[in-house]
Amino acid sequence: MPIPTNPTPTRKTDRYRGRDGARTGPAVASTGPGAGESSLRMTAVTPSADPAVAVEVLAAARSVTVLCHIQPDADTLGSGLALAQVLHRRGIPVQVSFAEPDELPASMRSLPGAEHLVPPAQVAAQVDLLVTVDCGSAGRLGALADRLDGAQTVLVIDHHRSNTRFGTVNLIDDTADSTTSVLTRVFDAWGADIDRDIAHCLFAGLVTDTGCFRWGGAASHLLADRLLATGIDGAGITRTLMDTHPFGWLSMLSRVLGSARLEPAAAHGAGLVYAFVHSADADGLRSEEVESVIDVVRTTAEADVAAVFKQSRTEPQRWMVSLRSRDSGVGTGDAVDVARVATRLGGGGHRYAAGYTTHGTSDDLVAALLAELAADGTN
Ligand SMILES: [Mn+2]
Repeated sequence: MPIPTNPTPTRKTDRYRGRDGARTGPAVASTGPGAGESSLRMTAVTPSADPAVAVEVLAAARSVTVLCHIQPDADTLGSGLALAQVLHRRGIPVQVSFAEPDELPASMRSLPGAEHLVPPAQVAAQVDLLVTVDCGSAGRLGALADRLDGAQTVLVIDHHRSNTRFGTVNLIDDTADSTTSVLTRVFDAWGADIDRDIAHCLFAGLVTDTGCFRWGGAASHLLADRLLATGIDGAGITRTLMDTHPFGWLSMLSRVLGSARLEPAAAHGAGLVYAFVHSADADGLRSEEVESVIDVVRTTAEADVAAVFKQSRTEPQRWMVSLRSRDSGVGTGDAVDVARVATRLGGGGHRYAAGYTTHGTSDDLVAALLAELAADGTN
């Protein structure tokens, strides 16, 4: 993934600015180094983009491919399926896909618009417009990254601060809590009707990326109010996405959490808590169960940084690592920037939530992370 575009750590208070109007306008959209990479892309590089520019590109498209990131969550899928429905209603042919895994995660099967999903092999090689949603870098597309070269125009819609701006048009708002929030602005600029089905998809991304509104700013609560007013079952959507696990999850948690370790001196005294999810631990369970572990581990009071190492089911030496951080006290804004740490380890993400993929033995993985946390902030 990504390179942080802002070398100065953003204070937590900055994250909330803009949501309630302290910053005017929908921040940030620009083209970047990735924009001119493909000789096949005919569209001129736009110096800046706002929702209106995204609308222009969308409205002009004859066919659209929407790509979600690998191991999709409800923000990328909710965004992809909401956009597909809007395009479909306007008579623009659209397909939505993600490279892996093979199947739609079970918790997301009730998202409206899933009829627009196609398997990766069916994603057209050439397309008028390719839109990526919630992808901080081209690498997040996995095997479907090759479709970037067959697209006349690439529109990147995202909210990751570490976004590499790999599109021809980049609508990146890193003050937004979710990509579905950014997309809502596009829909409003386009005059699209946000009905129950669209609202369901948008809410799915919003509730997931705000941790059930635990870290959602004022703008997210306002958006939730608007989406709930369409009549969607917010509690039901939340329960399906975030609060439903099979019984086997409990014994998995028991094994994994029982082996968690605390390193109080890590990250210059901020402390690190970590746990390993070996593939055998997750046998028969879904990715949703594995992804939930970090939300328990990160509650540890003695550590401001949390990590969960998740072993690949197909390659035992390959590990996906989730990182979380938090401020040591309210208003201190002193959290370790885990996006920066993850970027140095080959991944990326947000200041408070990031990840990377790595290879090695468990001892190697912990040593590499501890070394990076020790180095962070010293150079
Ligand atoms: Mn997101």
